[in-house]
Amino acid sequence: MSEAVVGILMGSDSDFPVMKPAFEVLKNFDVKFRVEVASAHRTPAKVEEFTRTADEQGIKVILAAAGAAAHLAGVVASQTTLPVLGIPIDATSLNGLDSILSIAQMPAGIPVGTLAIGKAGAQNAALLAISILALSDSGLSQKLKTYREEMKTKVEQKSDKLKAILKNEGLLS
Ligand code: RP5
Repeated sequence: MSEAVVGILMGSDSDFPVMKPAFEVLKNFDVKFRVEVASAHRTPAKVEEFTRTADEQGIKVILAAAGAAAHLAGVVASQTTLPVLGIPIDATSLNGLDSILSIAQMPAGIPVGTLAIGKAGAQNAALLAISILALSDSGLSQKLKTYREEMKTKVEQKSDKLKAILKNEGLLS
């Protein structure tokens, strides 16, 4: 059995630049993952095999990233009761609108948690997966709280920086 608790499926390796923030977040939180390129349309048998064995391999949450007619997340969700988070990739001339609608508009009964299009969605998918895992992992829960605190500090620094610029330009006294 692998130690991975997050399973990641990507429709193509061309999705990697958008998905990179998800990998970075998981690494920063020291959350182990298993990743495969598998497509709902091009390699449906591989998607089915990954999904069917995920639970017994210790996977707790599945991230599914795809662009275009993005059926990957829905197809995965149809074959498992593990939580499935879909990341719409902006891969075509429709800039991800095609994929977000394909991922979000699931028929009642088979839910997919749909994130934002692109890198923000990828980052948030990893954070949401960590939130789910943190329900039964107090160490992870603490790390999430620290992450939020650090974010707060960064926003305050941005606020101070903006005020300094405004003062420097004579726009704020
Ligand atoms: C989707 O088609 C993939 O997830 C990717 O976003 C898009 C294009 O794939 P490639 O033609 O680059 O392999 O299934």
